[in-house]
Amino acid sequence: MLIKSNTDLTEADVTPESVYLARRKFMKASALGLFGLSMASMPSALLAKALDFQKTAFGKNETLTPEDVVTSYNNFYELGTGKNDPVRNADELKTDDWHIEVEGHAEVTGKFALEDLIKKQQLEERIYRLRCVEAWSMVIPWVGFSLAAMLKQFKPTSKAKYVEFVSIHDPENLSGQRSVFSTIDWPYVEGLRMDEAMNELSFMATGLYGKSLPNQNGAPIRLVVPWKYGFKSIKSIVNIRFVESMPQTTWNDIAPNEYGFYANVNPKVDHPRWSQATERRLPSSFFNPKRIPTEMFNGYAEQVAHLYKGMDLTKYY
Ligand SMILES: Nc1nc2c(c(=O)[nH]1)N[C@H]1C(S)=C(S)[C@@H](COP(=O)(O)O)O[C@H]1N2
Ligand SMILES: [Mo]
Repeated sequence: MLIKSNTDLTEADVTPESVYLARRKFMKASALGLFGLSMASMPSALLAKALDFQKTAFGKNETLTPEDVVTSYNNFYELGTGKNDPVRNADELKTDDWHIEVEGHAEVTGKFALEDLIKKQQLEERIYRLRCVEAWSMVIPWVGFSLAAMLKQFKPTSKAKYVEFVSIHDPENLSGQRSVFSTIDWPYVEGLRMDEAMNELSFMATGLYGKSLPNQNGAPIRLVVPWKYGFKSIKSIVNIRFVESMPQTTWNDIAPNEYGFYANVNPKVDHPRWSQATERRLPSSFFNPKRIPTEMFNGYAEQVAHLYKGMDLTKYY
């Protein structure tokens, strides 16, 4: 499924990144200057912006999953259920003039323009492993900022025990939200316990591989929680709610016996239909399957195991 046909190859696949970006810059400049076209006439999805960010030590010794795999093998059911659907349908996601509405138990609530929220943060790069509950994994260089840094500015009150995130709801444009076969009750919802949200690993990504997020990866802003199964890392966020009780989350709602609220990566707790003891590290193929052992908390136990002290993780899966 990772073998691409020629027609699927984009310019980025065959051109070194730096050359590709420089050429793009030139094309953008000439489109604006020489031909007098406005930015508005260009689909924003096609303008991957180079980002200013600081490198960090997170994952510095990891082998990265190639960018074309990260951006063409996706789960984003709003854009279709096939792994290649999100990249093919990426332009259905409209990211212009993005706002996030902050609600619930916090002193500062309201609707905020994304750019104003980002302006307050220092962007950094963190290389994290992403382990999907379907037993494949990747290593992705995200760009963004700590979730805690963002949440603190809203001054959550002592009543805020959980934080709930909601994705874009736009059935007019998102074909996956119109599909009669969809089992999801849209919009996609996820959540974290407050102390999980405030953990240093919880991350808001606005980019990957040094550029703004491609639509298929959850533009313009998505959560990344590296010690939990990938479905917790909700994409294209439009609502953040500070709530008192555990939010009803999308996959837990569909199949509570298969997907829990916590969804911590755990090689010892199998999915009812498959083992979670190992994972397929992408890119892999039939001849080179690259099965590796799955680590407790996806290898982040040192940072997060204390959050679950005394909890029976076979019960709170
Ligand atoms: N809104 C939304 N967020 C989502 C999903 C989705 O279908 N819709 N899929 C999740 C799943 S199952 C995974 S594994 C990751 C995949 O992220 P990636 O495509 O950037 O690798 O996104 C998660 N976030
Ligand atoms: Mo996933």
